[in-house]
Amino acid sequence: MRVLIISTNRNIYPEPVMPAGACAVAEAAQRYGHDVKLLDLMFERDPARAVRRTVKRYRPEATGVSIRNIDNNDISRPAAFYKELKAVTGAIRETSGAPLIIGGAALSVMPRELLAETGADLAILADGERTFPAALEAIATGKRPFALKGTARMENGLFVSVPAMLRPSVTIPPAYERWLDTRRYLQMLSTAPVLTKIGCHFKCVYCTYRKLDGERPYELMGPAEAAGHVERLSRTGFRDIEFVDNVFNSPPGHAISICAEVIKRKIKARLHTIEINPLFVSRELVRAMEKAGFAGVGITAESASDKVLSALEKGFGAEHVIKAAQVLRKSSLPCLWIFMLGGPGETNETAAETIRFAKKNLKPQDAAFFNVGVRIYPGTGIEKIARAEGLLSITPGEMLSPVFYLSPHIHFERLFRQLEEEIAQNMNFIDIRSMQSNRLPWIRRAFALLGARPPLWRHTAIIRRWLSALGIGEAR
Ligand code: B12
Ligand code: SF4
Repeated sequence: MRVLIISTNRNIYPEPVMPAGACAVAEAAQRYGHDVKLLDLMFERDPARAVRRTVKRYRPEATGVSIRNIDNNDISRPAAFYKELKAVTGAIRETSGAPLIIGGAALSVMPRELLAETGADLAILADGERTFPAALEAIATGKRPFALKGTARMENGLFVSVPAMLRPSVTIPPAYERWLDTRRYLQMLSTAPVLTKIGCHFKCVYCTYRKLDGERPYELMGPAEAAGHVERLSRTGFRDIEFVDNVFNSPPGHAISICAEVIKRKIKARLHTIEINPLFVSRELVRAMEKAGFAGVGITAESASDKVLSALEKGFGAEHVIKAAQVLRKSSLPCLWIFMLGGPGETNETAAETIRFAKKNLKPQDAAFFNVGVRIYPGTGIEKIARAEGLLSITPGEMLSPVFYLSPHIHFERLFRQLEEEIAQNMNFIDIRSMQSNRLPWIRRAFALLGARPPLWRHTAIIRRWLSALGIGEAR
C-alpha cells in the first residue's frame, strides 16, 4: 500500500525537534512491506499547499497524521497548535478519499478532542509501531480497523475506544536521515532523539504521561541495544544525541548500565537528556554520565519547597533536591535546573525559597529555567484539584485551549516582579519568555555557524550579555 505520514509539528521553540514518533511509525510501516512517504511540515512555508501537492502526486491509500503538541504550555503567550490541524486534515480530505489515521504524543493526551477537531477516521493511542501497521493490514484486506486494540474513533458523535492490551515495544530509533531534511534541524542545534524505555514510576499530579504510557511497569531497552543505537546514530552524522525517556535516571540502574555500555564501546557522541529526577542523583550516576560524554542535563526539580513538592506529589522532597545539588556541584556536568512556580500549595514565600535555592546551588556553568503556572490536562490529578478549589469550570472538551492552574495562595504580580528582578540580576536565569523568544531561532543559527554545540542553554549568560551589549535587551 502507498502510505503517507504527515508530521504536523511546526513549532521551532525552544528548538525544532526531529519527529521521532512520525519517523518510527513510517519505518515500522515500511518494515511491514508498505511503500511509505513522510512529509515533514516543520520547515514548509505553506503547509496546506505542501499537503495538497504531496497527496496529489503520491496518491496515498492511507494517510497517517502525527500530532505532537497541543499547545506550548506557556501562560504568558499561549500558542494553540491544535488549531493548525484543520488546515492539514482539510487539505488531505480535499485531495484524497483514503482513510485518515491520527497518532502522536498529543493525541494520547486528548484523543476525544483531537478526533473531533480533525474529523479523522481512526486514532491510534500511544504506541504506533505495532498498531499502525495492523490498521494498514486491516485496510489493505478490506476490513474495518475499528476493533483493533489501542484505537479510538468517533461514532455518531460519540467517542469509542478499544483499550490497548498489547505491551508496547520500546521504539527503535529510526534512521532520521532517510525521512527528514536533517541538515535543517542540525543548523538549529537540534539533537537526535533516542527512547530507551516506556513508563514512569512517579505519579506527579499534573502529568499526562500515564495517559500516554498507561499504568504499567517499565519497559526497558537493554543497555547493549540502547548503546548500539547511539553508536549507529553517531556514525551517521548525529554528534548530539538526546535520551527522550520520561525520566532518564529512573530506574537508576538502567541509566548507569547504558552509560557503562557507551563507555565500553568508546562511542564518541555528545549525550543529552532534559529529564533527570533529583531522587536518583548519585555520585555513581553522575560519574557514569560524565564519562559517557553527557554535554548537558536537565534537572526536573520543579521546586525546592517541601510543601509544594508534596502538593505536586513529586515523590521526593526538598532534602533530595538539596542532596542532588550537592552531588552535581562536585561534577563537571552542566545542568539546566527546571522549576515550575505557581502550582498547588505555592505561596510567595515558597516561590522565594525555590529562587533562593537556585541562587545558592547552581554552578557557574548551570542555568535555571522558571516556568509559571501549570497547564491542566483532562484526567490529571491537577484537574481534580482545580475543580475542587473552584478554579476550573469548563468541560474536558473545552480544554484543548490552554488552561492553567495558578495557586490561589500566591500574589502573581508580586511573583512576576520578583522573578523579573532575579532574572535581571542573575544572568543564568531564564523564564518561558526566553524559551519562546522570536530571537531564539536566529540565535540558534548564529551559534551553530560559530561552531557551538547543543545545548544552547549552556550559553545563557553569554547570550544575555551579548543581547544587552547590542542594545536589543534581553532574550525576549
Ligand atoms: C523529550 C521531550 C521533549 C524534548 C525533545 C527533545 C528531542 N530532541 O526530541 C524537549 C525538551 C525539547 C521538548 C520540548 C517540548 N515539548 Co516535549 N516531550 C518530550 C517527551 C518526554 C518525549 C517525546 C519523544 O520524543 N518521545 C518518543 C517518541 C518516539 O514517541 P512519540 O512521539 O510519542 O511517538 C509514538 C506515538 O505517539 C505514536 N505516533 C507518533 N506519531 C504518529 C503518527 C501516526 C500516524 C500514528 C498512527 C502514531 C504515531 O507512535 C510513536 C511510536 O510509538 C514527551 C512526553 C512523552 N512521554 O511522550 C513530551 C511532550 C511530547 N512534550 C510536550 C510539550 C508541550 C513540549 C513543548 C511545547 C514544551 C515547551 N513549552 O516548550 C516543547 C515543544 C518542542 C517542539 N519544538 O515541538 C507535550 C506535548 C503534548 C502537549 N501537552 O501539548 C508532551 C507529550 C509532554 C506533556 N506535557 O504531556 N519535549
Ligand atoms: S516524573 Fe515526569 S513522567 Fe513521571 S509522573 Fe512525574 S512528570 Fe510524569
